[in-house]
Amino acid sequence: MKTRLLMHPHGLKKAFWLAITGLIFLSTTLMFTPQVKASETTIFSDGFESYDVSTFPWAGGWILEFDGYNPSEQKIVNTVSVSPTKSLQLLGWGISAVAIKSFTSTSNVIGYEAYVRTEDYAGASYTVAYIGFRSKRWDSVFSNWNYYVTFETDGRILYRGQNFLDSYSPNTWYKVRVVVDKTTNLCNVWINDALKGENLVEPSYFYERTYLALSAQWAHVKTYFDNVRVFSITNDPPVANANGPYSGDEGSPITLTGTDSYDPDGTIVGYEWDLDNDSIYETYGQNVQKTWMVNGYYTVWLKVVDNNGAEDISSVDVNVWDRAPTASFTWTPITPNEGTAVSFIDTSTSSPDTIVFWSWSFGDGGTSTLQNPIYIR
Ligand SMILES: [Ca+2]
Ligand SMILES: [Ca+2]
Ligand SMILES: [Ca+2]
Ligand SMILES: [Ca+2]
Repeated sequence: MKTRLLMHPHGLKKAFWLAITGLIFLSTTLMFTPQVKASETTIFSDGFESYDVSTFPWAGGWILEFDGYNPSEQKIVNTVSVSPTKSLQLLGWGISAVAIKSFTSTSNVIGYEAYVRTEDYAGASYTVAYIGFRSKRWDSVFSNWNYYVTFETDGRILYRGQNFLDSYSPNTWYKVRVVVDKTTNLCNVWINDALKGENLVEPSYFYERTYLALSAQWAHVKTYFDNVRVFSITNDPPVANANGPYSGDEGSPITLTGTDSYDPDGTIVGYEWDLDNDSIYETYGQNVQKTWMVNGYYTVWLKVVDNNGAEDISSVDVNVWDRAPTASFTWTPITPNEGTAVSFIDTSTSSPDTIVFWSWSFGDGGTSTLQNPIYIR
């Protein structure tokens, strides 16, 4: 990993480029490949197996924030479950039932997973179930649901009550997974491990205090939650390797290979080269070619981007050799008589340089520095 920011003299151009880089970084962050989990760390998980049936799971750090129908209905049950015997039942009626649990994480990428199941919602007239992050408790000024998924009475699963994700049936478990990028306030949502929402916007997230919240709204419908988990995702940055050092003739293409670059926990999705050392990565491709017309030492840069948008850069020197001219000449007349002027004609070649100096030696001590001398002997 290298840094180059101090090297570039054209501040204005760099500022412009940094702005462009910001845009590119945003767009690569948006690409945020969901299938690759990078390194996932569980912050807390709860299968509700450790609690007594008919109790609220206070012992696990859950808080019953709203009582719903009756506190006694917000409880561990063993009638339905994903893992192995128990789940958490919530029942809203008149007011919603809300269970919350706090967590902290400094990761930029966090997520939650839970299995959600509703009773038959026939006749209900409101959102049945909520699950999502909450930035504050309801009793706080900034209380707010964020990155939440709802199960509606009409059989739709929605993000933020707006984006359609999937349809659902009552009395069936659905696995909800939401992964949030805190740097962009965007999230991806999976239902039963199928990606259903990508780069969905959360406009109003507050990070200073965070809860996972489970809720049965006041739809008179029992809702069950099981195998609840909050996790963070850390992404190891890629390692750029521009290989080399390289050398070759001026005027001939030199191939640069980025193939030894790697990402320890994912894949590299972008290779960008700055072949003229101006901080602008103008050439794309794992392996690229460039022809230098003037011999000398050059520095080139490779930037790689991984599947989670992280970057690394690497520089390498290119030694471009001068290509020597090839000397040749003809003369006329071909078989001159003694005392006759002979014209020597330079037929030397040089590429890409031009020939700037000639030195003739005629074998009898005579010399010339003309390109096409005439000599008499
Ligand atoms: Ca369970
Ligand atoms: Ca990575
Ligand atoms: Ca450049
Ligand atoms: Ca040269």
